[in-house]
Amino acid sequence: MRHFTGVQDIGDLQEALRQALEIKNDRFKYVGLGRNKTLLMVFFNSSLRTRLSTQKAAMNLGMNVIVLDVNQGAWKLETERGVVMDGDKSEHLLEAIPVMGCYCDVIGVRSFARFESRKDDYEEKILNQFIKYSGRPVFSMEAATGHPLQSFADWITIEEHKTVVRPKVVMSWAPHPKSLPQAVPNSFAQWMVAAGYDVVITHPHGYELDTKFTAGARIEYDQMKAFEGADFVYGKNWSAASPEHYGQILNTDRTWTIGERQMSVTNNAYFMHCLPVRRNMIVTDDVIEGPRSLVIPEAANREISATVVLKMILESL
Ligand code: AN0
Ligand code: CP
Repeated sequence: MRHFTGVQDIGDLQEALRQALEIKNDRFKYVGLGRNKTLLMVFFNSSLRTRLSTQKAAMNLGMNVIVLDVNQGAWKLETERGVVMDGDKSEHLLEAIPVMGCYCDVIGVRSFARFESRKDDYEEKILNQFIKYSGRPVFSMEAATGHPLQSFADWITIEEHKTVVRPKVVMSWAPHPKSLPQAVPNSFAQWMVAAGYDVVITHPHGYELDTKFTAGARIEYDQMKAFEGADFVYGKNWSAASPEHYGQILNTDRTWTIGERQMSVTNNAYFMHCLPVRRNMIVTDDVIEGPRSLVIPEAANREISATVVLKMILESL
């Protein structure tokens, strides 16, 4: 695997899972693989889990790590070609990317949807420029339309906790005060379908995700009906994905906040969320603190998914 931008890059899923469990059992098994190799992590947006878990993954593999927060201390970057750069941006991404490539062997990029242009976001304009101009293998640390390292970790977590071969996995929209990207729900839907689960997505009208990611999942607009018999509930907010309302908040209905009322009709479901989460908007204190909450094991598995992905990239160098 050279680049990692989605589930399609990881190859055979069962083999990826086997490697994940192998690494979980012995995190430093491949510590020689990254010797004298440097990972550069480039952040255009904030992060807690991705930053720490990916750095830890690189350390598991014996790599050196450089972290660049583009918005803190680097030159302000222009991203559009053809612009007369007479404003506040001092450097163009088209020079910055190949320069970054000079100092490392692998590049991780976090670049959220910017909500300026649906087309640019859905074409993954920033991530693809890194792939095209850095000369290095590139992996997504959440880009405009996907967060595959998260979904890989979520999938490992479900595999560790499921009690039936094909669990019912319900992803539910929940309210949030800010416009959030569709990256996490897109990847989660795509990955869960690829894993062969019974996947149901529930959200208010207007929050339909791009079918490119949700194909194979069922949509149920009635949240209570969707939750019936669920084995896993995945909470997440996202803003509208449609071209007409792209990036907008269409609904703030707090009856969608996931609490005991919804969880009581499930099959004693586990609760999952990628974090960071706003309590009592997305999920109640009681559910996130309850014995069926998997939010911390999911975060822990981010180290595992990142180690597998970096290992596969290092093996292709
Ligand atoms: C981001 C999102 O929803 O995409 C990152 C989640 C991992 N969340 C926020 O910006 C709060
Ligand atoms: N889940 C996740 O990616 O968290 P961070 O935004 O803190 O990295």
